[in-house]
Amino acid sequence: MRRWIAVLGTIAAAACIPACGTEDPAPDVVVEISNVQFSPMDVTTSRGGTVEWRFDDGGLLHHVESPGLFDSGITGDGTYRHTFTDPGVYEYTCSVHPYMTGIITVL
Ligand SMILES: [Cu+2]
Repeated sequence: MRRWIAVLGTIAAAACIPACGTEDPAPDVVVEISNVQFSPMDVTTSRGGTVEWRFDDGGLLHHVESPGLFDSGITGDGTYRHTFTDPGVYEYTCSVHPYMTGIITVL
């Protein structure tokens, strides 16, 4: 009995690696935020795709926002991710710099 518990514990630990590990799975698309722009500005992913924005502009505050859909909050570092479950064309901006715009196309 004790041996079975040990085996089940091992299986549970193995199953946990993809779901509960400290390493997040790689995003499908990465958008760099630097030089006061989204790069690339226009990206495409598939349904269920995860986009990761990387705030990498020397601490300058930026924002990834598509009202009602996703919102990173205003920040100067770190990353923000959003998973797109529905196909469509999603435009977003930075509220701090309204001329910063980007488009996510979800197929
Ligand atoms: Cu900005």
